[in-house]
Amino acid sequence: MSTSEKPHILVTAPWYQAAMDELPNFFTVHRLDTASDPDALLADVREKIVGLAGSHDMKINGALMDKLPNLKVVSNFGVGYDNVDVEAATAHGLKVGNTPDVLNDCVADLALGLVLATCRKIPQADRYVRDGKWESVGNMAFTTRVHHRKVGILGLGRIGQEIADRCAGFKMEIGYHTRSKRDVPYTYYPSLLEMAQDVEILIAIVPGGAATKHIINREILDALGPQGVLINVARGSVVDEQALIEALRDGRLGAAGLDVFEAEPKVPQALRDMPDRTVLQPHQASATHDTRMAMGRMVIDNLRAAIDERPMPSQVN
Ligand code: A2R
Repeated sequence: MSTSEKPHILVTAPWYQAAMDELPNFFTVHRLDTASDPDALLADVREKIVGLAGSHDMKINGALMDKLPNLKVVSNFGVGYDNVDVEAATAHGLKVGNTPDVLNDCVADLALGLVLATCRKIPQADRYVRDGKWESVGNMAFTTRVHHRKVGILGLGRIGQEIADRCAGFKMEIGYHTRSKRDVPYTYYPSLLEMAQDVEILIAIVPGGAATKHIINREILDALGPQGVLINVARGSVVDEQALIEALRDGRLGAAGLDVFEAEPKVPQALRDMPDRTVLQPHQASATHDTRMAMGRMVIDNLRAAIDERPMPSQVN
Protein backbone atom coordinates (compact mmCIF):
# COMPACT_ATOMS: atom_id res chain seq x y z
CA MET A 1 0.00 0.00 0.00
CA SER A 2 1.40 3.44 -0.90
CA THR A 3 1.47 6.02 1.90
CA SER A 4 -1.27 8.06 0.19
CA GLU A 5 -3.59 5.06 -0.22
CA LYS A 6 -6.39 4.66 2.29
CA PRO A 7 -6.33 1.46 4.36
CA HIS A 8 -8.29 -1.38 2.75
CA ILE A 9 -11.23 -2.82 4.64
CA LEU A 10 -13.70 -5.55 3.84
CA VAL A 11 -17.41 -5.28 4.67
CA THR A 12 -18.72 -8.77 5.50
CA ALA A 13 -22.36 -7.83 6.06
CA PRO A 14 -24.34 -4.62 5.58
CA TRP A 15 -25.21 -2.25 8.43
CA TYR A 16 -26.61 1.28 8.63
CA GLN A 17 -26.31 2.67 5.12
CA ALA A 18 -25.83 6.34 6.03
CA ALA A 19 -22.86 5.38 8.21
CA MET A 20 -21.52 2.98 5.59
CA ASP A 21 -21.61 5.91 3.16
CA GLU A 22 -18.91 7.52 5.33
CA LEU A 23 -16.51 4.58 4.98
CA PRO A 24 -14.86 5.83 1.76
CA ASN A 25 -13.83 9.03 3.60
CA PHE A 26 -11.35 6.88 5.53
CA PHE A 27 -10.91 3.56 3.77
CA THR A 28 -10.69 1.80 0.45
CA VAL A 29 -13.81 -0.32 0.75
CA HIS A 30 -14.36 -3.85 -0.58
CA ARG A 31 -17.73 -5.56 -0.25
CA LEU A 32 -17.80 -9.28 0.47
CA ASP A 33 -21.54 -9.14 1.10
CA THR A 34 -22.37 -7.97 -2.42
CA ALA A 35 -19.49 -9.65 -4.31
CA SER A 36 -20.65 -11.84 -7.20
CA ASP A 37 -17.67 -14.15 -6.56
CA PRO A 38 -16.63 -13.81 -2.89
CA ASP A 39 -13.72 -16.27 -3.24
CA ALA A 40 -12.29 -14.35 -6.19
CA LEU A 41 -12.61 -11.09 -4.25
CA LEU A 42 -10.84 -12.58 -1.24
CA ALA A 43 -8.04 -13.92 -3.43
CA ASP A 44 -7.69 -10.52 -5.06
CA VAL A 45 -7.55 -8.38 -1.91
CA ARG A 46 -6.21 -10.80 0.72
CA GLU A 47 -2.85 -9.06 1.21
CA LYS A 48 -4.39 -5.59 1.42
CA ILE A 49 -7.17 -6.02 3.95
CA VAL A 50 -6.39 -4.65 7.43
CA GLY A 51 -9.93 -4.38 8.78
CA LEU A 52 -13.25 -6.23 8.69
CA ALA A 53 -16.53 -4.42 9.27
CA GLY A 54 -19.49 -6.68 9.88
CA SER A 55 -22.72 -7.32 11.72
CA HIS A 56 -24.65 -10.25 13.15
CA ASP A 57 -25.87 -11.04 9.62
CA MET A 58 -22.63 -12.95 8.92
CA LYS A 59 -20.35 -15.07 11.08
CA ILE A 60 -16.71 -13.99 11.17
CA ASN A 61 -14.71 -17.12 11.90
CA GLY A 62 -11.12 -18.33 12.00
CA ALA A 63 -11.30 -19.62 8.43
CA LEU A 64 -11.97 -16.11 7.13
CA MET A 65 -9.21 -14.67 9.34
CA ASP A 66 -6.77 -17.29 7.94
CA LYS A 67 -7.38 -15.91 4.46
CA LEU A 68 -6.36 -12.34 5.42
CA PRO A 69 -2.71 -12.33 6.56
CA ASN A 70 -2.48 -8.57 7.25
CA LEU A 71 -5.76 -8.23 9.13
CA LYS A 72 -5.55 -6.14 12.33
CA VAL A 73 -9.12 -5.61 13.47
CA VAL A 74 -12.67 -6.96 13.35
CA SER A 75 -15.15 -4.13 13.95
CA ASN A 76 -18.65 -5.38 14.62
CA PHE A 77 -21.87 -3.38 14.34
CA GLY A 78 -23.81 -4.14 17.52
CA VAL A 79 -23.14 -4.46 21.21
CA GLY A 80 -23.45 -8.24 20.83
CA TYR A 81 -20.60 -9.92 19.00
CA ASP A 82 -21.64 -13.57 19.18
CA ASN A 83 -21.26 -13.69 15.38
CA VAL A 84 -17.50 -13.16 15.81
CA ASP A 85 -15.19 -15.98 16.93
CA VAL A 86 -13.37 -13.79 19.46
CA GLU A 87 -11.13 -16.63 20.61
CA ALA A 88 -9.93 -17.18 17.05
CA ALA A 89 -9.48 -13.44 16.57
CA THR A 90 -7.35 -13.18 19.70
CA ALA A 91 -5.32 -16.21 18.59
CA HIS A 92 -4.76 -14.40 15.27
CA GLY A 93 -3.57 -11.29 17.16
CA LEU A 94 -6.64 -9.30 16.07
CA LYS A 95 -8.55 -6.68 17.99
CA VAL A 96 -12.34 -7.01 18.11
CA GLY A 97 -14.59 -3.97 18.52
CA ASN A 98 -18.31 -3.57 19.28
CA THR A 99 -20.75 -0.67 19.73
CA PRO A 100 -22.03 -0.55 23.33
CA ASP A 101 -23.89 2.17 25.25
CA VAL A 102 -25.15 4.23 22.30
CA LEU A 103 -28.05 1.77 21.86
CA ASN A 104 -29.01 1.31 25.53
CA ASP A 105 -31.97 3.68 25.51
CA CYS A 106 -33.48 2.44 22.27
CA VAL A 107 -33.29 -1.22 23.28
CA ALA A 108 -34.77 -0.41 26.68
CA ASP A 109 -37.55 1.63 25.04
CA LEU A 110 -38.54 -1.31 22.85
CA ALA A 111 -38.36 -3.74 25.77
CA LEU A 112 -40.91 -1.65 27.64
CA GLY A 113 -42.91 -1.27 24.44
CA LEU A 114 -43.13 -5.05 24.28
CA VAL A 115 -44.13 -5.27 27.94
CA LEU A 116 -46.98 -2.83 27.32
CA ALA A 117 -47.93 -4.45 24.01
CA THR A 118 -48.13 -7.98 25.46
CA CYS A 119 -49.77 -7.17 28.80
CA ARG A 120 -52.24 -4.61 27.49
CA LYS A 121 -52.67 -6.49 24.18
CA ILE A 122 -52.14 -3.33 22.15
CA PRO A 123 -51.70 -5.07 18.74
CA GLN A 124 -54.73 -7.29 19.42
CA ALA A 125 -56.79 -4.25 20.44
CA ASP A 126 -55.73 -2.47 17.27
CA ARG A 127 -56.94 -5.44 15.20
CA TYR A 128 -60.17 -5.52 17.23
CA VAL A 129 -60.96 -1.94 16.26
CA ARG A 130 -59.79 -2.40 12.65
CA ASP A 131 -61.94 -5.51 12.23
CA GLY A 132 -65.03 -3.61 13.38
CA LYS A 133 -65.47 -5.87 16.41
CA TRP A 134 -65.86 -3.00 18.87
CA GLU A 135 -69.03 -2.06 17.02
CA SER A 136 -70.26 -5.55 16.15
CA VAL A 137 -69.26 -7.51 19.28
CA GLY A 138 -68.83 -4.86 21.97
CA ASN A 139 -66.00 -4.21 24.40
CA MET A 140 -62.83 -6.25 24.08
CA ALA A 141 -61.92 -8.73 26.83
CA PHE A 142 -60.00 -7.16 29.70
CA THR A 143 -56.21 -7.27 29.83
CA THR A 144 -53.66 -7.31 32.68
CA ARG A 145 -51.99 -4.30 34.27
CA VAL A 146 -48.33 -3.41 33.94
CA HIS A 147 -47.84 -1.16 36.96
CA HIS A 148 -47.10 -2.85 40.28
CA ARG A 149 -46.41 -6.18 38.58
CA LYS A 150 -43.27 -8.16 39.36
CA VAL A 151 -40.66 -8.04 36.62
CA GLY A 152 -37.47 -10.09 36.53
CA ILE A 153 -34.60 -8.84 34.37
CA LEU A 154 -32.17 -11.50 33.16
CA GLY A 155 -28.95 -9.49 32.71
CA LEU A 156 -28.50 -6.16 34.48
CA GLY A 157 -25.69 -4.62 32.43
CA ARG A 158 -25.74 -1.40 30.44
CA ILE A 159 -29.10 -2.11 28.76
CA GLY A 160 -30.62 -4.05 31.66
CA GLN A 161 -30.10 -1.02 33.92
CA GLU A 162 -31.96 1.23 31.47
CA ILE A 163 -34.79 -1.31 31.37
CA ALA A 164 -34.89 -1.32 35.18
CA ASP A 165 -35.07 2.50 35.24
CA ARG A 166 -38.04 2.39 32.91
CA CYS A 167 -39.73 -0.38 34.92
CA ALA A 168 -39.33 1.80 38.01
CA GLY A 169 -41.09 4.57 36.09
CA PHE A 170 -43.95 2.15 35.51
CA LYS A 171 -44.07 1.43 39.27
CA MET A 172 -43.14 -2.22 38.78
CA GLU A 173 -41.48 -4.43 41.40
CA ILE A 174 -38.03 -5.15 40.05
CA GLY A 175 -35.82 -8.21 40.45
CA TYR A 176 -32.82 -9.40 38.45
CA HIS A 177 -30.62 -12.39 37.83
CA THR A 178 -26.95 -12.12 36.89
CA ARG A 179 -23.97 -14.27 37.85
CA SER A 180 -22.68 -11.61 40.22
CA LYS A 181 -24.82 -9.48 42.55
CA ARG A 182 -24.84 -5.75 41.94
CA ASP A 183 -25.19 -2.85 44.32
CA VAL A 184 -28.69 -1.84 43.23
CA PRO A 185 -32.01 -1.46 45.06
CA TYR A 186 -33.66 -4.45 43.33
CA THR A 187 -34.23 -8.01 44.50
CA TYR A 188 -31.31 -10.22 43.51
CA TYR A 189 -32.03 -13.81 42.51
CA PRO A 190 -28.91 -16.02 42.44
CA SER A 191 -31.05 -18.57 40.57
CA LEU A 192 -32.84 -17.83 37.29
CA LEU A 193 -35.37 -20.56 38.10
CA GLU A 194 -36.26 -18.96 41.43
CA MET A 195 -36.67 -15.59 39.73
CA ALA A 196 -38.94 -17.13 37.07
CA GLN A 197 -41.05 -18.74 39.80
CA ASP A 198 -41.42 -15.44 41.60
CA VAL A 199 -42.00 -12.88 38.83
CA GLU A 200 -44.82 -12.33 36.35
CA ILE A 201 -42.79 -10.81 33.52
CA LEU A 202 -39.31 -12.00 32.53
CA ILE A 203 -37.16 -9.74 30.33
CA ALA A 204 -34.03 -11.26 28.74
CA ILE A 205 -31.12 -8.90 28.04
CA VAL A 206 -27.98 -11.04 28.36
CA PRO A 207 -25.35 -11.58 25.64
CA GLY A 208 -25.79 -14.48 23.21
CA GLY A 209 -23.26 -17.29 22.83
CA ALA A 210 -22.60 -20.70 24.36
CA ALA A 211 -22.90 -19.58 28.01
CA THR A 212 -26.49 -18.37 27.60
CA LYS A 213 -27.75 -20.76 24.90
CA HIS A 214 -31.28 -21.91 25.82
CA ILE A 215 -30.83 -20.51 29.34
CA ILE A 216 -34.59 -19.92 29.08
CA ASN A 217 -35.84 -23.47 28.61
CA ARG A 218 -39.01 -25.44 29.33
CA GLU A 219 -38.36 -25.43 33.08
CA ILE A 220 -37.99 -21.65 33.21
CA LEU A 221 -41.07 -21.10 31.03
CA ASP A 222 -43.14 -23.44 33.21
CA ALA A 223 -41.93 -21.54 36.27
CA LEU A 224 -43.18 -18.29 34.70
CA GLY A 225 -46.50 -20.02 34.25
CA PRO A 226 -49.83 -19.61 32.45
CA GLN A 227 -50.11 -15.91 33.33
CA GLY A 228 -46.42 -15.27 32.78
CA VAL A 229 -44.96 -13.06 30.05
CA LEU A 230 -41.57 -13.50 28.37
CA ILE A 231 -39.86 -10.55 26.66
CA ASN A 232 -36.71 -11.26 24.64
CA VAL A 233 -34.62 -8.33 23.41
CA ALA A 234 -31.31 -10.20 23.82
CA ARG A 235 -30.53 -12.90 21.27
CA GLY A 236 -32.73 -15.65 19.83
CA SER A 237 -30.27 -18.27 21.08
CA VAL A 238 -31.05 -17.35 24.69
CA VAL A 239 -34.52 -18.95 24.45
CA ASP A 240 -35.29 -22.55 23.47
CA GLU A 241 -37.72 -21.52 20.74
CA GLN A 242 -39.32 -24.97 20.39
CA ALA A 243 -39.96 -25.11 24.14
CA LEU A 244 -41.42 -21.58 23.92
CA ILE A 245 -43.77 -22.54 21.09
CA GLU A 246 -45.00 -25.59 23.02
CA ALA A 247 -45.46 -23.63 26.26
CA LEU A 248 -47.51 -20.95 24.47
CA ARG A 249 -49.50 -23.51 22.50
CA ASP A 250 -50.31 -25.56 25.63
CA GLY A 251 -51.19 -22.46 27.66
CA ARG A 252 -48.36 -23.16 30.09
CA LEU A 253 -47.03 -19.64 29.33
CA GLY A 254 -49.26 -16.58 28.95
CA ALA A 255 -47.59 -14.49 26.25
CA ALA A 256 -44.29 -13.57 24.62
CA GLY A 257 -42.95 -10.34 23.15
CA LEU A 258 -39.99 -11.16 20.92
CA ASP A 259 -37.56 -8.97 19.01
CA VAL A 260 -35.08 -11.77 18.32
CA PHE A 261 -35.31 -15.33 17.00
CA GLU A 262 -33.09 -18.37 16.65
CA ALA A 263 -32.87 -18.37 12.84
CA GLU A 264 -33.45 -14.73 11.85
CA PRO A 265 -35.00 -13.54 9.65
CA LYS A 266 -36.95 -16.81 9.70
CA VAL A 267 -39.65 -16.71 12.37
CA PRO A 268 -41.39 -20.03 13.09
CA GLN A 269 -44.87 -20.19 11.61
CA ALA A 270 -46.14 -21.46 14.97
CA LEU A 271 -45.22 -18.15 16.62
CA ARG A 272 -46.83 -16.20 13.80
CA ASP A 273 -49.95 -18.34 14.11
CA MET A 274 -50.55 -17.34 17.76
CA PRO A 275 -51.43 -13.62 17.39
CA ASP A 276 -53.29 -13.61 20.70
CA ARG A 277 -50.21 -14.70 22.60
CA THR A 278 -47.27 -13.28 20.70
CA VAL A 279 -46.04 -9.82 19.71
CA LEU A 280 -43.28 -10.18 17.13
CA GLN A 281 -40.66 -7.66 16.00
CA PRO A 282 -38.01 -7.93 13.25
CA HIS A 283 -34.93 -7.46 15.52
CA GLN A 284 -35.43 -3.72 15.53
CA ALA A 285 -34.70 -2.71 19.14
CA SER A 286 -31.73 -0.51 18.21
CA ALA A 287 -33.06 0.34 14.76
CA THR A 288 -33.72 4.07 14.96
CA HIS A 289 -31.84 6.46 12.71
CA ASP A 290 -29.95 8.27 15.48
CA THR A 291 -28.88 5.12 17.27
CA ARG A 292 -27.88 3.20 14.15
CA MET A 293 -25.83 6.22 13.01
CA ALA A 294 -24.07 6.36 16.37
CA MET A 295 -23.39 2.61 16.16
CA GLY A 296 -22.08 2.94 12.61
CA ARG A 297 -19.76 5.80 13.57
CA MET A 298 -18.41 3.64 16.39
CA VAL A 299 -17.68 0.84 13.89
CA ILE A 300 -15.66 3.37 11.87
CA ASP A 301 -13.93 4.82 14.95
CA ASN A 302 -12.99 1.33 16.15
CA LEU A 303 -11.51 0.52 12.73
CA ARG A 304 -9.55 3.77 12.49
CA ALA A 305 -8.18 3.51 16.01
CA ALA A 306 -7.06 -0.11 15.65
CA ILE A 307 -5.48 0.49 12.23
CA ASP A 308 -3.64 3.56 13.58
CA GLU A 309 -2.65 1.56 16.67
CA ARG A 310 -4.50 3.87 19.05
CA PRO A 311 -6.87 2.65 21.83
CA MET A 312 -10.24 1.70 20.34
CA PRO A 313 -13.44 3.33 21.66
CA SER A 314 -14.67 -0.19 22.47
CA GLN A 315 -12.48 -3.28 22.30
CA VAL A 316 -13.83 -6.58 23.65
CA ASN A 317 -10.71 -8.77 23.71
O1 A2R B 1 -23.50 -12.36 34.91
P1 A2R B 1 -22.80 -11.03 35.07
O2 A2R B 1 -22.66 -10.62 36.50
O3 A2R B 1 -21.57 -10.91 34.23
O4 A2R B 1 -23.85 -9.95 34.46
C1 A2R B 1 -24.06 -9.78 33.06
C2 A2R B 1 -25.22 -10.64 32.54
N1 A2R B 1 -24.85 -11.98 32.14
C3 A2R B 1 -25.41 -13.09 32.63
N2 A2R B 1 -26.38 -13.28 33.53
C4 A2R B 1 -26.73 -14.56 33.82
N3 A2R B 1 -26.17 -15.64 33.25
C5 A2R B 1 -25.19 -15.51 32.32
N4 A2R B 1 -24.63 -16.58 31.78
C6 A2R B 1 -24.78 -14.19 31.97
N5 A2R B 1 -23.86 -13.67 31.12
C7 A2R B 1 -23.91 -12.33 31.23
O5 A2R B 1 -25.68 -9.92 31.38
C8 A2R B 1 -24.56 -8.38 32.79
O6 A2R B 1 -25.41 -7.94 33.82
C9 A2R B 1 -25.39 -8.54 31.52
C10 A2R B 1 -24.66 -8.08 30.25
O7 A2R B 1 -24.43 -6.71 30.36
P2 A2R B 1 -23.48 -5.92 29.36
O8 A2R B 1 -22.23 -6.68 29.13
O9 A2R B 1 -23.37 -4.51 29.87
O10 A2R B 1 -24.24 -5.95 28.00
P3 A2R B 1 -25.32 -4.92 27.40
O11 A2R B 1 -24.62 -3.78 26.77
O12 A2R B 1 -26.35 -4.63 28.42
O13 A2R B 1 -25.92 -5.82 26.24
C11 A2R B 1 -26.52 -7.10 26.50
C12 A2R B 1 -26.89 -7.84 25.25
C13 A2R B 1 -25.92 -7.79 24.10
O14 A2R B 1 -24.84 -8.67 24.25
C14 A2R B 1 -26.77 -8.19 22.90
O15 A2R B 1 -26.81 -9.57 22.73
C15 A2R B 1 -28.15 -7.71 23.32
O16 A2R B 1 -28.03 -7.29 24.68
O17 A2R B 1 -28.55 -6.65 22.52
